[in-house]
Amino acid sequence: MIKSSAFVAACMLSAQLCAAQNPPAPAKQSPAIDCTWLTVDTTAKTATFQLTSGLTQLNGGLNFNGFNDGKLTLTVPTSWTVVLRFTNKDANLPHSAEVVDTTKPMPAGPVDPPAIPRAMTTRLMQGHGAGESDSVRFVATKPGSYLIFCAVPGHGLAGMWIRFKVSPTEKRPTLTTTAS
Ligand SMILES: [Cu+2]
Repeated sequence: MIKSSAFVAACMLSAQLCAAQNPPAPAKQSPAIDCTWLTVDTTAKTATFQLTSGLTQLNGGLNFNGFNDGKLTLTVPTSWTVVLRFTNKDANLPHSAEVVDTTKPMPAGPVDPPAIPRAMTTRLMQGHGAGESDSVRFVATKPGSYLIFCAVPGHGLAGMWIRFKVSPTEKRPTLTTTAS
């Protein structure tokens, strides 16, 4: 727990340093992970992830946290609780989020049920409009590789998805970029 707190503190400090050293710049070519996106509570075994649709203009807004086509991976240990704090920052398009299997072809729209019980936002088909939020809470019961995709018809097929892994060996949640 002490290690966990120290990690969060160091992360926040580096984020502040980062912000201080890098004045706001126009859209960067390569998106970067913001360490404030993932919050880890090792006591409650809960990973809270700020999942933001349309964070940047990348892919016409069809991205999560500025990443598309599986280039971002959220990994959590098996049996941890996952909270997705979903917010749509896209001014133009509605979006939603759902955890689906990687083994199937990319779905064209909502999948019923999600690959893990309750691992989906409301309004899967219609999506949430600009500035709207939804909170999703589920337990990562089944180890495996999944996708978090936008279930608004056509968005997943257009690349609006990231990776989600439930790992029986990892000890703590991580957020990493993925080679495409
Ligand atoms: Cu979408």
